[in-house]
Amino acid sequence: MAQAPRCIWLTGLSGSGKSTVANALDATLHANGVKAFLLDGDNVRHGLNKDLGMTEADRAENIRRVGEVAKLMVESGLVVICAFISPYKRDRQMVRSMFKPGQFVEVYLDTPLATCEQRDPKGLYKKARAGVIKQFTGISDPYEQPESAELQLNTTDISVSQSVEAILNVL
Ligand code: GGZ
Repeated sequence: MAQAPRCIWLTGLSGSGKSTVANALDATLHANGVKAFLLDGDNVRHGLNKDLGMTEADRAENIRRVGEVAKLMVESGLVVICAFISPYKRDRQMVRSMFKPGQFVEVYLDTPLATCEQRDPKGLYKKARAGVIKQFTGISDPYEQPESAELQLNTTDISVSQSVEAILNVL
């Protein structure tokens, strides 16, 4: 499977399936001999971006730094998969503009809030509803829906491998 270097950007609510689909896509690419690298909100925020919180300005800085890192990696020949809530249109647009046309593939996981909240794998929605976590996307903080993503996937009723296949089809 030959794949040109590019950035595959997964956006969506917490619990929408970003990390799960991103990990499966990463594994599939590696299994097919494609050099890929995964940047995930959950891990990047423990290292590179551990100084950032969840304000609008900090989320913007989170996305900007990740975009710059992804750009360097794409320039080095990798397929870079980024899984970030990235709730603001302006920030997603800013990252897109860092890449050449066709090098940035936006995948919107539009799994409904109700499904994400039902999954609640880390109990974060429960804490957000209780007011323990402030500024929680979808509950007490906005998520601006993408209007021109290259792909839109609702993971409620499709398997992880179906999501991976759909992404590979647009590459
Ligand atoms: C949203 C939060 C919050 C708040 C902690 N709002 O699904 P997760 O748990 O495992 O990953 C989410 C991660 C959000 O990091 P991102 O870098 O993707 O966010 S952004 O793109 O908006 O900068 C979530 C958890 O951290 N988390 N607090 N308040 N998600």
